[in-house]
Amino acid sequence: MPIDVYATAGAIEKDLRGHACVIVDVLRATSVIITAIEHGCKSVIPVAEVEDAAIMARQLGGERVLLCGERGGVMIPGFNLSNSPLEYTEEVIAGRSLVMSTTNGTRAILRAGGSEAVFMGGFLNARAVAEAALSVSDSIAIVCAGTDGRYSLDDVLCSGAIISRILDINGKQSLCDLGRTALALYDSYNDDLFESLRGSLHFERLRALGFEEDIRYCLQEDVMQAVPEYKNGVIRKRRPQAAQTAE
Ligand code: 3SL
Ligand code: MG
Repeated sequence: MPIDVYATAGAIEKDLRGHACVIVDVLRATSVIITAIEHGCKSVIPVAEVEDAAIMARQLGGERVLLCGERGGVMIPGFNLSNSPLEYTEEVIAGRSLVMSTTNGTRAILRAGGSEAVFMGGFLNARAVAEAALSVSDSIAIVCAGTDGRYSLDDVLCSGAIISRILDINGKQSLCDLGRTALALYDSYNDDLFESLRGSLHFERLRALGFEEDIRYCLQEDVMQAVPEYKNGVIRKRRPQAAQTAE
C-alpha cells in the first residue's frame, strides 16, 4: 500500500479503517499536543467547538482540568492556555487533563477517528511517529490539518519529513503523488525550514501576531520521543509496543 498524504482532512476520500493515521498540524496544534504529552500531561480531549470544550471541562470537573486552544491564533476568553507550545511547560501541565479546541488541528483529529490508530505528528517527533505508524500498519495515511480548509505548506513539508523517516526504516513503501511532492519539498528545503516557509499564509499570520519564537520551536526536528495517540475520544501517550503485548 502507498503512503497516502491528504492536504486537508476534508480531502480524505476513503475509509481509513486498517490504516495508521498521522495527523499533522505543525503550526501549531499537533506541536502543542506533542509538547504537552512529552511534558507529562495526562490526557488531551480534542473538541471542535469552543462552547462544547467549556461544557466538557465542567463535566470533567476539578482544577486539574485546563481549557486550551485558540481562535484567530489567540487565547479564547475564559480559557487557561492559548495554543502556544511555549506555555506547555512541565510545571504547568504535568498530571493535568487538557480539553482543547483549535481552528483546524482538533477538527482534523476528530475526522480521522475510526482508523486502526491515530497519532499526532510534527517535526518535533518525526522519527518517533514514523516508527509508531509502521509498527501498526504498512497502510499509512498522513492527514494535514491545513489552514482554513486549504493546503498549508508547513504541514506538507512536515509530511515530507515523516515520509523520509518512514523510508529510512522501510525503503519499500511507495508514495502517492502528494507524498512524492512532500518528500521532494522536504529534501530541497530542510536546510532551513524557517526560511523556506517565509511568505506562506499561516507562517506570516503567526509572525504578524508575534509568534516567531513559536514557529522556530515547532520546526525543531526529532527532539521529542512522545507519540500522542487518539483513542476513544482521548489523546494519551502511546505506550511502547512491549507494554501493549504484555497485557
Ligand atoms: O488551526 C489550528 O488548529 C491552530 O493550530 C492554528 S494556530 O497556529 O494556533 O493559529
Ligand atoms: Mg496549522
